[in-house]
Amino acid sequence: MSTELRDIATKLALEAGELIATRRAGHVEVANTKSSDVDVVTAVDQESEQLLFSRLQELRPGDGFVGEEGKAQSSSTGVTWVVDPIDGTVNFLYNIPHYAVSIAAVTGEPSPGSWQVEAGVVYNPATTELFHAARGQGAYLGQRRLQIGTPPPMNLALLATGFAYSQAMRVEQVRVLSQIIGEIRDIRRMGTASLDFAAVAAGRVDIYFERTLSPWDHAAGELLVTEAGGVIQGIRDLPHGREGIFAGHPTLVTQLKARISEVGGDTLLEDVPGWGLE
Ligand code: LIP
Repeated sequence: MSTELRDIATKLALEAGELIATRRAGHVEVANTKSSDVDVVTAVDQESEQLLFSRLQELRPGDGFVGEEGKAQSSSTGVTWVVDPIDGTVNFLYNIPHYAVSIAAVTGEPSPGSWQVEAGVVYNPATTELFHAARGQGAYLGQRRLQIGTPPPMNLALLATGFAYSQAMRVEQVRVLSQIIGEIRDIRRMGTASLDFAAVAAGRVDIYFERTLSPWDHAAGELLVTEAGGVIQGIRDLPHGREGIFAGHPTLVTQLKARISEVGGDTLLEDVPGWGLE
C-alpha cells in the first residue's frame, strides 16, 4: 500500500508544482493573514490545496484530508492525506526559490505521535527536486537513495531551525539559539520545514529542531528522515509536534535535546508568554 500511496503523492505533487510554478511566473500577492500579520496566505496556496483535495477525491475516494488552508475530510478508508499546498509561503511570496508541496499519507489517528506515515513526498517546484519515501522502502531524492551518515561532533554540526509567526515566540526562540550558537558549526534558517527535513535526509544539514510547527509542515518530512536512517523526537517525553520536533542522527538528537533542555528551550508553549498571539 505504501508504494501506491507514494506514487499518487508524487503524481499530485508534480501537478500542484506545475500550477505553483506557473502562478509564480506572474504576480503573487497576499490574499489573507492567519495567526499574525506575518503569517500569510496567497491565492496560490488556496488554489494548490483545492487542486490536491479534488484530485485525491477522484483517485482515493473515502480517504481523509487535512490541509493547511482549511480543506478537511474525515477518512472512511483508514488513510488520511496531510497536505501543505505551499510550505514556505513567505519564500514563495518573495520569490525565494525554496518552497515545497508537502504531501503525506498516514494511517491511524491523523495527529502527530498517533499516526503512522505510510508515504511522504516533498517537491520544490523552483528546483524540481523531488524527495519521496514509502514506509519500509527507503528515502530518495529523485532516483538517489538517501542515507544519513556518521554524525560530526556537535561543535561541527550544521543546525537547521525556524521561527514562529508569533513575535513573542520568535524572541524566545532566538534567546534559546543564542545559548547554543557558539557550540555548533552554524545554523541555517531556510524558511521551509518540509525542505529542512529533506535536507537532514540528504545530509545537507546535520540536525533540525523547530517548535510551533503544524502537522502538515512535518508529516511528509518526518518519513524522509526515518527512511534515511534518522530519528524524529519531541521535547521532553512528549510526542513530536507543535511543542517541538528534532530530526537527525540519533546521537545528535540526543545531545541537542539535552542541551536545549539545559538552556530552558523546552518550556511548554503554554508557559511562554504570548507565544500564540501577535
Ligand atoms: C513555515 C515553515 C517554516 C516555519 C514557518 C512556517 P508555512 O510554514 O515551513 O519552517 O519556520 O514559521 O511555519 O507557513 O510557510 O506553510
